[in-house]
This record gives sequence, C-alpha cells and structure tokens, in this order.
Amino acid sequence: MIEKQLRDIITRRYHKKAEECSREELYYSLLELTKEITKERGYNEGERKLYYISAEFLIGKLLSNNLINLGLFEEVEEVLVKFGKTIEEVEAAEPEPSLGNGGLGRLAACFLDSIATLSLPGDGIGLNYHYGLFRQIFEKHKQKELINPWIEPESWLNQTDIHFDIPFKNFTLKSRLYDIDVTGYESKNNKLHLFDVETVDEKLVEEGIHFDKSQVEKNLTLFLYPDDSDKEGNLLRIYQQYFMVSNGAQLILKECKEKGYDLHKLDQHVVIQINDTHPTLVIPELIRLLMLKGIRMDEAIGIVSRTCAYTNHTILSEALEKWPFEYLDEVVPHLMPIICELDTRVKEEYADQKVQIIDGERRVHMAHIDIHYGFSVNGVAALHTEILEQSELKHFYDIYPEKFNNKTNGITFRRWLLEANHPLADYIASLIGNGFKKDEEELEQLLQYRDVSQVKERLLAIKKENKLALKRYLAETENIEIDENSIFDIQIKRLHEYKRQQMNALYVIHKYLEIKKGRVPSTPVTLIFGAKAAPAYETAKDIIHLILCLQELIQDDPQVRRHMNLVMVQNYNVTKATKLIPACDISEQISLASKEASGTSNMKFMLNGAVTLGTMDGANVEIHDLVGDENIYIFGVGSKEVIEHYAKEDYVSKDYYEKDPEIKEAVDFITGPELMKIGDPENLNRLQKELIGKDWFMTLLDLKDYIRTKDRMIKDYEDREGWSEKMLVNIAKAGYFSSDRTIEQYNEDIWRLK
Ligand code: 26M
Repeated sequence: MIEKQLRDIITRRYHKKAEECSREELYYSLLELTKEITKERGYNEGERKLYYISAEFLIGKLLSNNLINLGLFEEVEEVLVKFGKTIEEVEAAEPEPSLGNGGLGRLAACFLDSIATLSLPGDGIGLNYHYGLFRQIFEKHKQKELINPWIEPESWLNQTDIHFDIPFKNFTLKSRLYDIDVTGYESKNNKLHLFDVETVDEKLVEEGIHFDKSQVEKNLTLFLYPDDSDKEGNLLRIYQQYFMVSNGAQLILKECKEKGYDLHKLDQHVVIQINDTHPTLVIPELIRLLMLKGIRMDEAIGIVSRTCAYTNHTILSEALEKWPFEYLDEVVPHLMPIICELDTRVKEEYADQKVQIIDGERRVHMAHIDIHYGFSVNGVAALHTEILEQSELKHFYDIYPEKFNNKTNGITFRRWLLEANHPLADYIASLIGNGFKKDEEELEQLLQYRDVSQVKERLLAIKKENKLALKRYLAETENIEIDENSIFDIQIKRLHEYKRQQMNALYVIHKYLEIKKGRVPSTPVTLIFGAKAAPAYETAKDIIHLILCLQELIQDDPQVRRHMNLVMVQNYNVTKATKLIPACDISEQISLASKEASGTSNMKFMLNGAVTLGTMDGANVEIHDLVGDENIYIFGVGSKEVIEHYAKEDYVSKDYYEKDPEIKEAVDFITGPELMKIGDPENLNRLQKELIGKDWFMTLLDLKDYIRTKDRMIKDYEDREGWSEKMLVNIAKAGYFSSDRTIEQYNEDIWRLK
C-alpha cells in the first residue's frame, strides 16, 4: 500500500526507481506522502476551541514523529529497507526546526501532540522564524553562533492565503499565515499557525547571527530570539510579540465569524492559553479589536478576562518581562490607552505597589496584566506553584486564590519513548501490551517484573544497545570516541548558572585530581554535556569554556581517560536529545533548589531508564515522591533553606572556598597551570572570581554533598541487578509525566473543551 504510493510519488518527482534515490529524494517523497495522508484524516472540531499562543514551539524534526502518530512508521521502515536505506539515513536529510530556546518551547510542542491525541480542538499560534535558535559550533574552546536555517522550498509548512494587516506606529505590515499540521497519535489533527512577513530579507544577516535591527519589515520574523536581550533588541522583541498576538487575535475572531458565534459570548467558544508572558499583549489587543466591533470597553475587558489563562514558567525575576512604557508607546501607541485603563482599574482597587501593572519607574509588568486580566494562573510543578503562591506571587495569591492552580509538566511518550527508544518501547509492549502508548499509567504494570531477573537483564541489554548506538552516532557526526562500557552521566539543558553545569565541572576537576592521586572509580565514567549559552551571557560562556578545556585536558591524558572521559556535544538540540537520552545511566538534574520551575528532561531520562541525580527542585520532587528514596539520588539543601539564604543574604561562597581544602583545590584548579595552558586566562580567571566572590546560585554550598552522592551512585552502579531494578521502577513510574495527563488536567480545570 504505502510502497505503491511512495513509488508513484518518486516516479512522478524524479523519474527513477526508488532504489536509485538519494536520502534527500526519499525524504522529500516521504514528506509529500505524509502530508497527503495527514490531510485525509481531517481535523478536530468542537463548540469550544483552545488557542495555545507561544513565542516558541520547539517541534524538532517531524518525519518519524508523524509516521508514528499516523501508525505508518513500521511499514515505512520496511519499505525503506527494500529501497536500500534506513529510516535514520532518510531522517538525517530533514532539517530540524529549532523554533524554541529550551524547556518552554519543547513543552509547547509536547502539548500540541497531546492535545491532538486527546481529540481536543486546539491550535498553536506562533511565529514563522526563518532562522531557529542559533547553530552552535566550538572554536578555540569557545561557543560560536551561526545562523540556523530550516525552511526549504518544500517543508512541513503549508502556505495559506490568509493575511492580516498589523498596525504599528509608523507603518502597517501585511502578514501571511503558514500552517503545520499537528498529527495526534491515532486521532485527527490540529494546526500550528505560524505567522510571517513577506518582506523579510535573509540577506540582512551580517557576520554570525548579527543583523541590522532597525529595518523591522525586513527582520521581524528573521530570528528566534535567544533568551537574553540587549537594549536595541528589546524593541524588535516587542514588534515580534505584537505581530504574533495581533495576528492570533485576528485569526481567532475570523474563525468565530465563520462559525457565526456571537462575540459577546466569545469566552464560551474560545480559550486562550498564554505561554509565559511573551504573548501577554493579546489581552489589550483583543480588547481593542472587540471595541472596534462595537463592544464597550467595560464589557470587552470582561470577555477577554474570561477567555485568557496564563502559565508561569519561572521565578527568576530577571526573566519576568517588564517593558518600559516608552518602548511600548514607540511600537504600539494604539494599545497604550487600553493598558493605561487596565492599570487605572488596578490602582483604584488595590493600593499594594507590588500588584501594579505600571510601576513607579513607568515599567509595564507583563505578568501582572496576565494575572489581573486572566482567569487562571498556573505554575508547572507542585513546588513551583507553591513558591509562586507563598512567595513570588504571594500578593496576587492573596487577592485571587481561586485563580491559582498547578499543572505539573509532562512530555509526549510518542516522541520520547516510541520514537527515541524503539528497543525499549518494543520490549515494554511485549511485556504489558500496547495500552501504555495511549494510557501511560499502564507502565506501572511493569512493577510485577520487579523481581524477575530475566526482565531486568533485558533492560540492561537494551541500555547497552542504546549506548552503542550513541557511540556510533557521535563517532559519525562529531568524530568523538566514547566507551560503551563506562557509565554515561549526562547533563543536557540550556547553559545557566542556576542549572549549575559549573558544579558538574567542579566534580570533574575533583575526580581528575583523585585519579591523579591513584584513587580511581570502580567503573569508568563518561560525562556528557550539551548546552547552548545565550550569546550575551558572559558567565555561561565562561562555563562552556571551562568544560571544553577540561575535555581537552582529559582527552590528552591517557592515564585519566581510562577512568573518566568528558565530552561536550556541539549544537545540542531536539534531534541530539533523542539520541542521548536513551543511552543515559545517570540523569543530572542539579539546579539550585527553588530555581528550576519544573524541568522536563528529568522526565525524559527516567522514562528511558536513567536514574536521577538531583536536588529537591521542580518536578524532581514529584519524581522522588513516585519512585521513593531507593530509586533516586537526592542531595543538597532544600528550597526553604535556599529561600532563607536569599532573604537573609547570608550565603558567602568565599567561606566555603576557604574552609574546605577539597573545594579550594577544585576551584583553584580552574586557574592552575594545566588549564591556563589550554584555555583563555581571561575567561578562566573571570569564572573563578565569580565562583569565589559571588556564586549567586550557591554552587559551593552543595558541592561536597554532590560529590559524595555521585560517588555513591557510581559505586551502586556496580550492583547490576540492583541498578536494573532502579531502572525498572523509574520506567514504571514515569507514566504520571505523560503530557496526556497534563493536558487532561488543563482541560478539566482550565479549558473545559468538549
Ligand atoms: C527572554 C528574552 C528574550 C528572548 C527570549 C526570552 C526567553 C525565552 C524563553 C526567556 C525564557 C524562556 O524560557 C524559559 C523556560 O524555558 N522555562 C522553562 O520552562 C520549562 C517548561 O515549563 C520548565 O520545565 C523549566 O523548568 C523552565 O526553566
């Protein structure tokens, strides 16, 4: 069936036999076929629809994902073998759409998969960035940023004839909508709507990722912003945000009109989920548009407030958007009367300075708009929501306790188990059937095999197989050699001080020194890092520099290398995550307690049989609750203590450095002769100074406990039977972290679709 369809497409396109096609030709043929079959399934519909607005949808490659969701993966896999290619080879020809920075963007992609899978009518709304998050390469032990194009003449994008006029202060931009079909697993589709500007000019890019920021009509959708912002970039960011939400709001009203809905009852037919504060301007924009349709302001504010819900993803105050009034006025002056009115209403009701929309310095607090003028505020893990309620957003919780709720994050098992780890998925299916693919809590049935040696041995064998696959992949793609018989200890996530890659690096230094003294680990360890640093984030880049210098130091030292290896993969992205995660033994989740809102790689790792080494932070807390003390390695101070240190300002890293010889030795090594020979003294000196003089995220506070706990873990790994039981329990308990469960909860408590 598929074979004939595919052969027909190939003949029409290339006038040759499938067996003679290149991997690119096979990829484009499959792209066409998959898009066709997807269309035939139709779209979810209903009386009430969700619009998930997000500046980021980190969808990653879609071919395998969509084939799995369409139930065609195995068949295509076999057909390709007939054609003399593997699916991996064909997939390598697909460019990755890296339309997100990290967790927030990937969460949005997992959510779209689950929304469709649960047959809920719900579309994504975002921007069609021509270049995804920068491509990272390493040069002289430093990160270099390059453009990351992904759009080709043929892609998953479907061009539509839908256009809107988007008004800015001095000009109006005409948009064009592109759609990507979102396939659910054994269900109908939804859409991801990505808006673009026709006049964008890719030639605007100068060196690396630098470009002329002044010509908005030529650059508005040119780049996804890395998660930092320089002054001039701020305005462009506001242009992007308004462009996204005005298009979104106009699309929503257009669809309502087509369905004949009464706009006075908009909130009965539409719910808008605002993903972090980036789409917040949708609130004043929708009010404005409703007023243009003749609805009075007071009513419009009410309708919009009953339509919009907000998700918070962070408590880091530097990440909470506060736009200077003048910036907004410069870009969207027509929204200012509405924002001022929203502000006035708050000021009339509440005296508390902490809940104002426009503060004393005339900055507009985007999250405050969302909380006052939305009907729901949620955090992304139990601990995170508790911290929002009890400290970060306490003043709002006191006013609106009924708005606050928790929705612990989740991941789609279709991508992170079925696609990423075929051997494990197949083996699980052979034990407990296929039910877990749609009802993930069925994974708990695995617990009945807890004491069955055969099953646990098979889990170890699958892990080994995946480690070998990763070894081959890294050898081929990055020319890196790793030992599949070593423990794979992996930390992959954006580079940020609060995530504490620097603590892991200090462990490496400590271990290096131990090995040099003859104290070698019982099993060799391979530490793997993957992380992009925001281009303007100096300390993050210094940490990458340290890791790359350590990598060279160890690789050139056969005596150490035998026992410990260090590898940092270039350009960590979704594609690499799917290769790395199934091969992992130790999952590094070591953020300073209270700082990681949830984390989602922690869930991906446990699902794939890795054991967590983590702090009591984000969703680690819930993982710990589920698997119990025996099956997770927890270390470090808790969130209460951390929050107290911040309140009392009594953490002095220098004290830890001076009082503990082991800590001092490791920190001093950063600027010792071994590394200074390899690296750049400016970066190494600066990083060391940062750690001793500031260490805002308390690395040195937890370092000792971290080292002890990781060493205990490496020791425990030797007991293969015991370790495999931990793996089994982690897999069995991962069901709770399915994004299907998360989406059911959003729907139950917030969206109320169907
Ligand atoms: C800021 C300024 C300019 C450009 C981009 C940004 C920006 C973009 C993304 C700032 C933050 C962004 O994302 C934050 C994020 O990814 N948060 C993570 O969200 C995940 C999903 O809820 C959580 O699991 C992580 O704990 C949280 O860090």
